[in-house]
Amino acid sequence: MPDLIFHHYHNSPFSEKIRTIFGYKKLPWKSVLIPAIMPKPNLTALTGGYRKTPVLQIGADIYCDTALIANVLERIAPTPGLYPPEIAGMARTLAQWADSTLFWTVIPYIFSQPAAIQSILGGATPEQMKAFAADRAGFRGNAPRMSAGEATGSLLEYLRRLDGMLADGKQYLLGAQPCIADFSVYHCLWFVQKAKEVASIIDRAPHVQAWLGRMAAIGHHSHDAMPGEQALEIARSSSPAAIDAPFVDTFGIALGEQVTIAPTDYGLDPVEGELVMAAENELAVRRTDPQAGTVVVHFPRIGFQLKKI
Ligand SMILES: N[C@@H](CCC(=O)N[C@@H](CS)C(=O)NCC(=O)O)C(=O)O
Repeated sequence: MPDLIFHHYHNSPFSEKIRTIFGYKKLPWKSVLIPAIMPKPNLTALTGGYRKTPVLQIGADIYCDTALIANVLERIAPTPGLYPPEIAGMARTLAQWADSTLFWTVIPYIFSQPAAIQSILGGATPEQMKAFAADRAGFRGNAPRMSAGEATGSLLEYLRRLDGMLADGKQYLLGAQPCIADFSVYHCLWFVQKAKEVASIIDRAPHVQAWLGRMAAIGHHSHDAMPGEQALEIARSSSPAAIDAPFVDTFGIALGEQVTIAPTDYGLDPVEGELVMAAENELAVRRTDPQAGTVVVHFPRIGFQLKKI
C-alpha cells in the first residue's frame, strides 16, 4: 500500500481527529509538519490553494477536509468501521454538528480567555501572537463569532447533552464502539483539555471526562516524520489513481470543464483545475503544479462550492 502522508501540526484539533482514527484503525502513517499560519508553500503546491489543516496525500492524490479523509481511511481499512450501517446516518450527522457547531463554540470559548490562549500558543512571542491573530482574522472572514458568554453557556449545555448520551455505562456516543461521531466530538473537547486554564469546565460532565480518557487511550499508532520536500517529490513521481465513480451532476457542470472548488464556510481559497470527478459525496480536480507535478485534489460535497470558470 502507498504511504499515507499526513500534513498537519500538533496543536490542530481536526488533525487530532484523524491521528486518532489512524490509531483506531492501526494504520501506519507519515507525518509532515506544516506551519499553523500562512504561508504554507509546500502544502499549497499540493492542494492548489486550499490551506486548511489537515490534508492527506496518497501519492499524487490529495484529500482535503477530515470528512473526506475519514471516508478514504474507511475505504482503505474498513474494520474497525467508523460508520456501522445501523447508525451511519446518525453518526455522520452528529459528526457534522461537532465539526461545525461544537468546534465553533469551543474556539471562541478558549480564545476569549487570555490565559487559555497562552497555553494553546505556549511560548509564542508577542510578534508571533500578533501574526497568528492576523492570520486567523483573515481566515475567518465575515463568519459570525460568539461572545465569551454565549460560547460558555452553549458549551455547558452541549456538555450536559453529551454527558447524558454517555450515562448508564454507555462506552461511546452511539454504542459500544467508537464511530465517526466520537472522533469529531473528541477533537473539539481535546482542544478544551489542552487549554488547561479553562479545561475544568469538563469536570461538570463526568461521563464525558471518562470517555475522553478512553478516546485518548486509542493513541495515534506508528508514524515517522517526513520532510515536506519529500512529500512533494513523491507527488511529482507518482500518477493519480484511476477514477471509477458514477458521475452525479448537481451543478450543471460536465466532467472535463475548468472549474474552481472552494469551501463555503471559512478559509475560502479556491482550487482551480479540470473537473475529473463528481461522485455522490466527492468532487475532484486535476491540476499541474511546477513543484508537485500533476495531482488530483479531492473534496467532500458538503461545505464545498463548484463553479465553472
Ligand atoms: N472542515 C475542515 C476544517 C479544518 C479546520 O478548520 N482546520 C483548522 C485547524 S484545526 C485550520 O485549518 N486552521 C487554519 C490553518 O491551519 O491554517 C476539516 O474537516 O478538515
